[in-house]
Amino acid sequence: MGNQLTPSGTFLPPFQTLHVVVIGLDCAGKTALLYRLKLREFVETIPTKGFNTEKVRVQLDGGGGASGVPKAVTFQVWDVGGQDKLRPLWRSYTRRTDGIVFVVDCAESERLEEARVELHKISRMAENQGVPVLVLANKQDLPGAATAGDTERALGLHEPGSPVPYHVQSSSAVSGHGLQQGLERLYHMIAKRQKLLRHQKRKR
Ligand SMILES: Nc1nc2c(ncn2[C@@H]2O[C@H](COP(=O)(O)OP(=O)(O)OP(=O)(O)O)[C@@H](O)[C@H]2O)c(=O)[nH]1
Ligand SMILES: [Mg+2]
Repeated sequence: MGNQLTPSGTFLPPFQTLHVVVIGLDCAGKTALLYRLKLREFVETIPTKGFNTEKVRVQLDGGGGASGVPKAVTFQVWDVGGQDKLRPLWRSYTRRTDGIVFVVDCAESERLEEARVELHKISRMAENQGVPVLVLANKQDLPGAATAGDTERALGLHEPGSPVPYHVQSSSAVSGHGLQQGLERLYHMIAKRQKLLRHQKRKR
């Protein structure tokens, strides 16, 4: 799912650390996902008042071969609190970020509309134009969770003229499902954008 699919021919130097900001409504599972990635286990969390940040290394499928894709990539991940009163701070974290991860609690379908409004606000800001967005359709381990497809529709991402490249990935912080695949897709979207930006700079 998503609107930017082709990773071929796009890669970044293996030593480059990519900055990624994780946002989304309170209780979506941002902090649980961050520590699932870092510690490879599900940890109990408390609501985030400020932010957490961790460096994580993600293996890339098919990396290290003739494709030019590195074997692994390092992300500096910033997890920011999602409570209503903290959301105005998101903007200062997303400014100059390489990518955005937007986490959705798919077990709370009544909050999908609130998530849609927040995602549109942040992705339509002038400084975020073109910044790739990975949507994690989280809590897939819970019965009745909205699927990645339902989430994509509910967030209005499929609408024509979406200002950002995006990919919707189902995930669970409990099982760890979807995280590696999601971040791999984010890496390729970021690499593609950076290649395009380098190209535009050379033409000036
Ligand atoms: N079943 C299930 N529960 C999850 C999952 N991810 C997070 N949770 C639970 O959801 C609750 C909120 O998780 P957090 O990671 O603290 O949520 P958050 O998005 O960081 O919330 P804020 O810091 O307030 O913005 C916790 O009770 C987690 O244990 C998941 O994938 N599946
Ligand atoms: Mg948190």
